[in-house]
Amino acid sequence: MKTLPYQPDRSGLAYSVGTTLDRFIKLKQSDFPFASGELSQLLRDIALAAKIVNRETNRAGLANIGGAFGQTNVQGEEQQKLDVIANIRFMRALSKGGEVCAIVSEEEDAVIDLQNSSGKYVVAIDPLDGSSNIDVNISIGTIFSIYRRKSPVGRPIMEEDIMQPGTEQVAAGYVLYGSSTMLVYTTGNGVNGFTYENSLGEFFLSHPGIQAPKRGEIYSINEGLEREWESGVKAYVDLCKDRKYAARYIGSLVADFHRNLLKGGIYIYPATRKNPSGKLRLLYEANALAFIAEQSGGKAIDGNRRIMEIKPNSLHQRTPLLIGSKEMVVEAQSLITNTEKKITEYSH
Ligand code: AHM
Ligand code: MG
Repeated sequence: MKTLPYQPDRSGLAYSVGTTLDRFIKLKQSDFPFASGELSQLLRDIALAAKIVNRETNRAGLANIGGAFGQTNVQGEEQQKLDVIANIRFMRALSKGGEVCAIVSEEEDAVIDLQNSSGKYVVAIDPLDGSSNIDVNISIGTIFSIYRRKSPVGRPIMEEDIMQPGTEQVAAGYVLYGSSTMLVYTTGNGVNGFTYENSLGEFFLSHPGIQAPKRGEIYSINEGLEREWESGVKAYVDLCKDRKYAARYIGSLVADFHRNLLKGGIYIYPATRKNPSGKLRLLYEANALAFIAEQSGGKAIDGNRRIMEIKPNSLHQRTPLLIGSKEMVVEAQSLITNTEKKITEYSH
């Protein structure tokens, strides 16, 4: 007799590699005994928009939609055409479904209030991250966080619905438009990855129960900024070099994070002299990946604080980010803390 491989998850459900995302979401709905299916529908909406963005990404070179749009976004960065398209696609998908009351997007300066007071969820999203890589055919990604609103349903949205720490996320994930397209997400019960099968137009479970290696031999950081780093970060990168770890950095957060999640490694975007809060955004970049990292056994900090415990005080707030294999992040954290301590002792 032949048996099919299956992988029971932490909730005891059995599902096999090859299960469609739709079916998987349906199976997992029992993880939320009081949920009425809206979160599941919301995840499906995101997957549908991801399929559309995947299509646009694949034909970007042909359709002349790569390259700059001639506008800048709220952070003064040049918007790429695909950024704009991805933003429109995700906005549409999220507003049509009816589950969402508000959206925070990297491409929008203010909160998008959908005027849907019955929506239970708030979504923070970077529709297309690493977009400077589009024109040169390098992997890019979508990053999303889902929160349950704090104010009562049926009332206008409040600031407390938006400014929630990462610990309040009910789901988070990313889509990697790479050599194959993958959707990886968590609802707080482990991490699962799905690979897109173009000809069938479906995501299939390919990476069930992802576990990040406790340590690895890859470090990912923009070394061109070395002179801008604080000494603790430099000390840690020197340690990586002493150990002959491989430097791997393509400047596309989702791709760098995903590789390290599967192979073991650390990604660092530190505070720099010019940008003391780093570059990446807490609400729609760092928090989602931190949730995925922790759910797979990894860790995410800003140097000393746990990313998910940072209480946001502005929409586009930036944060330094050290994320990946747990033991590597802990080691980096202790070098950063000790070096800072030594400097303080010395200067007194
Ligand atoms: P973006 O949101 O404008 O695309 O910027 C975020 C990207 C990340 O994907 C990547 O890790 C980082 O910026 C690279 O920055 P740098 O070029 O400074 O190394
Ligand atoms: Mg981004």
